[in-house]
Amino acid sequence: MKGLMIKELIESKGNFISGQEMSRRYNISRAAVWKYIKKLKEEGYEIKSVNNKGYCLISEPDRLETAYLDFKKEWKIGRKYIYLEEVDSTNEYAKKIANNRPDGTIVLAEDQTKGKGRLGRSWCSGDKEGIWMSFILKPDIMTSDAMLVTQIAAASVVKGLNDALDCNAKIKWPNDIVLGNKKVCGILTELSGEIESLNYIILGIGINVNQDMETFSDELKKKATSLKHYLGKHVSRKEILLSVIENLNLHYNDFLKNHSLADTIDICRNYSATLSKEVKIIHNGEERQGKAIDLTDQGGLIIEDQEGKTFEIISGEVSVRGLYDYLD
Ligand code: BTX
Repeated sequence: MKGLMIKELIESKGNFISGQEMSRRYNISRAAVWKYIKKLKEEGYEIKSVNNKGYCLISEPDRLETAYLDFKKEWKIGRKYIYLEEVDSTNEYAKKIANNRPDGTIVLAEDQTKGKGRLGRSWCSGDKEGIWMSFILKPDIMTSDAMLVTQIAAASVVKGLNDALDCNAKIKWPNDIVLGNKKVCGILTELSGEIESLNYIILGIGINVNQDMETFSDELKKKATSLKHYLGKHVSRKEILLSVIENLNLHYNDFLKNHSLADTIDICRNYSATLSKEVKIIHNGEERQGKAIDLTDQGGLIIEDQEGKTFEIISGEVSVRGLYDYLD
């Protein structure tokens, strides 16, 4: 009920809707309408009430509850939108419900109490400071190709941020988005399936939007940044969310329909913070060094070692020497 009311108020923003009409439409008493309006005001919606005219929405709080109202009809990703005030981790939540939800379901939380990074690391994700979301994806692909989704996500976030804010965001291969030399976004791709058949992918994306640097621990201050800190102004989370999801729809559909990663990999190349840099790779406990020279058509990183021999890595920890060697 509250959701329907918010939708109606947003759609007629600046105009009055009569309480009587609402009570008739929703089949509830006038007192119940007033109670819902009171609740919305407590949540930060600025609503003007005038006798005989009704209720008029003046401004919305910085919440992502109703962001789906601006999703485009043709978007496959976002056709189901689950909004939570607080959760341990959106990836964990998405995993629990994935079997019964369609491809393209989004789980978004304002606050995560146990946000996860890769390899058991944690992801700092405070209340309404960023965008913390997971996508349930069920593409008809081999399980071995599931990690390609990380490259689709990296391309979509970097393009989404640069389209919306022109902020020179770059990709530190394979799963971080950086501004300057600090991390502004992390991507965590998890999957469930057998070798032959993929059950589902949970694609987790965390974007730091409006944190002040004091929010981060001393340790994190050296590695992390937010869009607000980097640009020196408050940033609309909704605008970023829409821009990233628009790009994700574009590149995910291209992948599903045309089995093509060409545009995705072009974006990954063009916005790479890793290519043409000296890198150190830790893979299966082994450390190797070289220069990152290109990406393969499947998103693998091609390295040239000191002897001029090239080799490819498809996963692992990569640190870019001098620039991001302190980032994990
Ligand atoms: P990662 O393992 O590459 O990065 C984790 C590391 O990044 C941490 O060890 C820490 O040093 C640093 N870090 C932690 N929090 C932040 C932050 N807010 N900004 C910048 N650096 C940070 C990256 O893992 C994948 C992160 C995915 C997060 C999303 S949020 C929605 C979804 N749900 C969930 O639990 N995880 C994903």
